[in-house]
Amino acid sequence: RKIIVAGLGYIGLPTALMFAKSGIKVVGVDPNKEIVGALSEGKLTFEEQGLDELYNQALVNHIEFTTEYQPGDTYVLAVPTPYIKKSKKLDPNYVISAVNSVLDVCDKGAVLIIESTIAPGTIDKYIKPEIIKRGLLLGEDVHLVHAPERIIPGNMIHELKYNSRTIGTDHPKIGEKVKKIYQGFCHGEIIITDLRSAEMSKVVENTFRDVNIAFANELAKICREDNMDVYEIIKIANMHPRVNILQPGPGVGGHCISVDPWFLVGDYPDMTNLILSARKVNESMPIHVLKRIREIMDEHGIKDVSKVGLYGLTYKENVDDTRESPTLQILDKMAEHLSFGIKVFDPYIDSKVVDNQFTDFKDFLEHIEIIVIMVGHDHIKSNFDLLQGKIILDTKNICSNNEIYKL
Ligand code: SAJ
Repeated sequence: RKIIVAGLGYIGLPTALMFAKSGIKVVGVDPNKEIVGALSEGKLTFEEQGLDELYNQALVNHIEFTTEYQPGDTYVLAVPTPYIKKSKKLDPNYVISAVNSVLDVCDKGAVLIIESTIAPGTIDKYIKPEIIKRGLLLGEDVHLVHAPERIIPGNMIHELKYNSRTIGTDHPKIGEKVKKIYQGFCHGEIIITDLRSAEMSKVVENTFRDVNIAFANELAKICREDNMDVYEIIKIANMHPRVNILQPGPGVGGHCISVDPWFLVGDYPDMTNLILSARKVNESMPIHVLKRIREIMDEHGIKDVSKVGLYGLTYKENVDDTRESPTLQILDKMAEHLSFGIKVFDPYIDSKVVDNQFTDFKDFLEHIEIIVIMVGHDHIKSNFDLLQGKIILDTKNICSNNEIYKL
């Protein structure tokens, strides 16, 4: 058996490596020559805990990387599903194009497993028509499966192995076949359901998390108003056996949690008051942080925003992904008000992404008086001693000292 994994990004690459490690021959396809070149030479294209080791284990078996789709009977598609910021709708073009590339070369009866997160209804609306257009019979010439990924950046390798999974298909026999393939590395429970439920449940999972984080963020604002300790209050509330509130923070970033709820709001505008409000609360957090920065500057008589440094550019701790990150959101907001000069540093980002970005931590510290911890990287946790003498706004609650400002 051979599996062709299309899309070698954050999801496709670790998944391809896992299949290879489990003993299946894998062909990793990506149209990006640089990615394919790097991977063929043994260079990983992003940082993730345990990815190096997995790569070496996968190589022992058989994995190859190429820019060309190849004939075969099993395809896993983990291509990007960007969303269009203006309309808040999913852009299905990468998936459509990957499906067509597969259809050009695949064997009769091939299984196409879509792992990319897609808006509910995408398969009916955009994917099935591509197949029908070619005069192919669904469920006979081609089988469609949606097996949405669930792994969390920062702990992907562990979660690939132990998370439960969903296999969505309208043909239960195919479901069983695909389940066996995933069981090669996945020790979690694997549930088989229909295509539409698989699409919907994935988006629901991320929306649940967004709403829960919004609740925590709203509590943080309420508590700030009357000087209560939101972290203590959440800790106590969570001791109740049926309460599990997430943590407040400077905003919700990443390509998933801050995006997927929009698919529901877009398709069901009259029924999504709660989901929309949650999004708005989370989107307001960068403004809340700016307000806190302003209060602290006033308290210390600091007038110049260039004395402030944002620590962290990524959307969360110990990853190198900056998509929709709260720090980028803050910089955008500041630019709207023509306020420039705030300094930025992230140990995970070497290249220059924004203005006034430093690549040396000590150099960064020398230029600022207020440090705003936007991301709780392990790096800052092990370098607290270097922050002596700085005014600290800790939006991630990673420092316990009383003199530190919180959200
Ligand atoms: N965040 C908070 N408070 C929290 C937890 C997270 O403010 O208590 C923030 C983070 O700092 C970050 C954002 O939310 O900015 C999202 O981070 P995350 O760690 O919650 O999630 P992602 O985006 O890295 O991964 C999510 C996961 N989904 C769920 O947990 C339901 C992951 O399992 C999915 O595979 C992934 O989305 C995806 O690809 O859909």
